[in-house]
Amino acid sequence: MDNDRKEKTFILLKPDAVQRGLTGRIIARFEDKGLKIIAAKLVQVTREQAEKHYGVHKGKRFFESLVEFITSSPCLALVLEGRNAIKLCRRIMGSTDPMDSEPGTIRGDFSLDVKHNLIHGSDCPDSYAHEVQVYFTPEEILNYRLELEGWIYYA
Ligand code: DAT
Ligand code: MG
Repeated sequence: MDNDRKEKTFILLKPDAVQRGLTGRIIARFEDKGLKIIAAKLVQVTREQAEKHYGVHKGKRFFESLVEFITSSPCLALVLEGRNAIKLCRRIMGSTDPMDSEPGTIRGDFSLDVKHNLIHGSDCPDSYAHEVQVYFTPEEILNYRLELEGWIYYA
């Protein structure tokens, strides 16, 4: 069943999240929900990485400004794992334009501009597969069990 799938998602806390000192509060929301951090790295994103990551948006009006923004200052790259993690993280993040994001979501609570929307999260398993290899080597993604897992999942 879709809801029971244990999956991984790629999350990037953008330069505004790092500069504004929001990384801890954002990560806490995912941890509070029961997601597990399996990789984490502070990165100065290169133009090459940014263009690869956001390749699907190449040619769009905002592409250049997005690449410029994401490379302007360090980002915090994460891989999170948990039940239905891709869809779940997108819900916790809120919709792309913070003016439409629900209060209670990360973007809804902490941002108000579509460019400065704090966070990226994979939108499907294929996007995850593409994005994760832009930022992490396979050895940097760890496989371990949280002692509390049995209290979060029935499995
Ligand atoms: P999301 O980040 O929710 O997956 P997306 O993939 O459609 O959204 O766009 C990637 C990023 O590009 C988004 O987080 C912010 C920027 N962006 C999207 N639409 C934009 C717009 N209309 N104007 C400026 N920036 C935009
Ligand atoms: Mg996207």
